[in-house]
Amino acid sequence: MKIFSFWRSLATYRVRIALNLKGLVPEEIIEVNLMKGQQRQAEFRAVNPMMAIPALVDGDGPALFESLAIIEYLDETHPNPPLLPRDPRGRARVRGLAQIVACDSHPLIVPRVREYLEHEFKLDEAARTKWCQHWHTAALTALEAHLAGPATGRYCHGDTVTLADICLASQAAGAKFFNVDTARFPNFSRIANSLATIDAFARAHPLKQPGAPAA
Ligand SMILES: N[C@@H](CCC(=O)N[C@@H](CS)C(=O)NCC(=O)O)C(=O)O
Repeated sequence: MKIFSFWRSLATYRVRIALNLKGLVPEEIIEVNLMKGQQRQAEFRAVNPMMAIPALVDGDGPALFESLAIIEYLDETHPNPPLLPRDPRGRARVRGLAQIVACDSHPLIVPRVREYLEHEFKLDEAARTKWCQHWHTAALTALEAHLAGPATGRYCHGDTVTLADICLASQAAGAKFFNVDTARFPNFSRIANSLATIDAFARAHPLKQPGAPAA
C-alpha cells in the first residue's frame, strides 16, 4: 500500500486516521508538497486528475481517490473495527455528519480555492482568511446542532468511533489552522478533545507528520 500525502492536508489526515484505526501501515508515503504546487505536476495528475490528495494505491490497479471513498474502501476490505454503524439510519447519520465536513465545508477552503480567490478576485490574505473562517463556522454551527441530539454519545454517534469522528477531527485541525474559535461549539469541542486522546488520531495529526512545523 502506498499513500500520496502532505503533512498539512486535512483530507489525508482523515485517511491516516482510518489506516491507524485498522492497523494498516503503508509501505510508502509519497509527499505531494501542496505549498510547492506539486499536486498540479504531470506526474501526480496522472495519479489523480483532480490534482488533490490523498490518493491511495493498494496492490495492482489505479490509485483510489477522495478521502471518504478511500475510507469506505478500507472499511470494506478491513471490516474491524467498523467505521459505520450497522443500522441504515445510523449509517445515514454518520455519513451525513462526515459529508458536512468533507463535502460542504472543506472543499471551500482548499489551496486551489484560496489561490483562485487570490489571483482571479484579488482578495488579500485577510479577506481569504475571513472566507475560510466563514465556511468553517457554517459547518461548525450545523455540526453542533446535530451533535446536540440524543444520538450523540462520547463520540459523534454513540460511544463508538465512526467515520463522522474521523471527519470531525479534521474539522478541528482545520479550525486551528484558520484560527476559528471552537469554544462556542461545546459538543464539537468535547468530542474533538476525546478523539485527540486516542492514539490512532494523535499519531495521524498533521502537526505530527514529517515536514510539519513545530507548532
Ligand atoms: N474531497 C477531497 C478533497 C481533496 C483535497 O482537496 N485535498 C486537498 C488537501 S486537504 C488538496 O490536495 N488540495 C490541492 C489544491 O487545492 O490545489 C477528499 O476528501 O479527498
